[in-house]
Amino acid sequence: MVWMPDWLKKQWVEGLRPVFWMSLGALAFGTVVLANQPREKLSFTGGLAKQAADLQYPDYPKELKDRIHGSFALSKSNILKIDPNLSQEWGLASIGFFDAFSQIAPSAKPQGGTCPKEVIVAVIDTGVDYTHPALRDSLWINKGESGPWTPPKELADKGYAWNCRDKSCNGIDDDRNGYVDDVVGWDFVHDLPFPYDTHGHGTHIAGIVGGSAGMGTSGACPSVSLMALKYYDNGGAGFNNLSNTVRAIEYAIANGAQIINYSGGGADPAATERAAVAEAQRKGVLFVAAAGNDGRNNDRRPYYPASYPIDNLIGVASVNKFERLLPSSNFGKSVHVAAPGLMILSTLPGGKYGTMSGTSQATAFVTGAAALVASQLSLSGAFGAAAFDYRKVKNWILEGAKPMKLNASKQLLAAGLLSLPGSLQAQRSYVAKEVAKPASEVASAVRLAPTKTR
Ligand SMILES: [Ca+2]
Ligand SMILES: [Ca+2]
Repeated sequence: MVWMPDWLKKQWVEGLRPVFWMSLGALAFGTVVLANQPREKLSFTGGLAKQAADLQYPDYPKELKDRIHGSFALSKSNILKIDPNLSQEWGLASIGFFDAFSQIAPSAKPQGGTCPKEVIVAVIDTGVDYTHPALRDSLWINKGESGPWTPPKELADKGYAWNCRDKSCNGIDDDRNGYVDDVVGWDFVHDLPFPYDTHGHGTHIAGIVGGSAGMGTSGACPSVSLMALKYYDNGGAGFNNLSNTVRAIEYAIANGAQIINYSGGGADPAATERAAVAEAQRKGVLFVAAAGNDGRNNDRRPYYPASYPIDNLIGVASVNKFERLLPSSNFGKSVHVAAPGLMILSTLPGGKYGTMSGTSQATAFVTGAAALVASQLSLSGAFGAAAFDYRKVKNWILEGAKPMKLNASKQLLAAGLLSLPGSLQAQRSYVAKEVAKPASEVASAVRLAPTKTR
């Protein structure tokens, strides 16, 4: 059986005309510089950039290149900007996004209303349009593969001649993580460092999680660091999609993601996938996964990875603007929370915007909300792998959820509807309790800076 993400089978898609479709199956990679080759065996004839050129993916835009080169600060997108399209985005209003932002201390908004870059969210999907104006500021930049670089003499002697003077394009695995020139993520379908989205789904998800505010709409955690990991191949067999998923999860864990967003899945569990999610759990990574779009009870017929009994998972159902579960949404006690998922406006490839529906979109809202809530911990100045605690963030998301209007036969959800203000309140209550304890018992990770108003 060909394993296929449910969103691909069932998702209603609008506005995909600009999506750049192409055949991905007939490409030859015989001369690709393999990521796992020892450095001394690297071939510099051609290089990854030239191989990628065969795919006709667009080049990084200037703004992203400037960030990769380390020569340009982030643009000052501002959540207070009034964007006419925002009124079309009912999902943000539904989760209390506009109310929530007024609660966040000014010091948490270093770029004038954006989420801190220290929060890294891996979007494991069909890739991301890294040229999109609302996403190019939101991409994670691998510091180990960015910045100026000069070819050493021994390479020059071997005939290294092409015009690259940056770690992001030198054909070398500078940070030795097993992937050459992986500056914004990785394309696991082609084993190339350009995770461009030729489908549309991943770009849409990325925009909901962390698109820049004021550019057409806004992500729930604007301009957070999005690690673009492309696992899905339009023409790929099930095994490859599963294998790519596992590799992408492992990459996310190894390269510092605190949160993974995964909108795919299927009815069959896989030992390798389960092990990867468990490894994420051991490393403290939160894993937000779609409950699936089959309209069924996951307690009886599980949907993986959302249904693995691993406590770093948040399974997400989808609702409409009347806060009713979509008929297509899976449900069950093993599904934790519901979020907006019908006709959600977000980014599409080619600088476009459009609506898509399903538990995928709902999942992205929960991921963005988790990133926003987690980002509040950065106020302590101690954000990092040790400070991010998926248990706390998950608890705040679930405790802060609000009751749902119940469907008679589909009322089973562990918590309720995603609510950003509710989750921030749960976090504040927790912090207040921690602060009341003797200083010796207060973990540094939960210390909040004094809230000041200007
Ligand atoms: Ca690398
Ligand atoms: Ca490199």
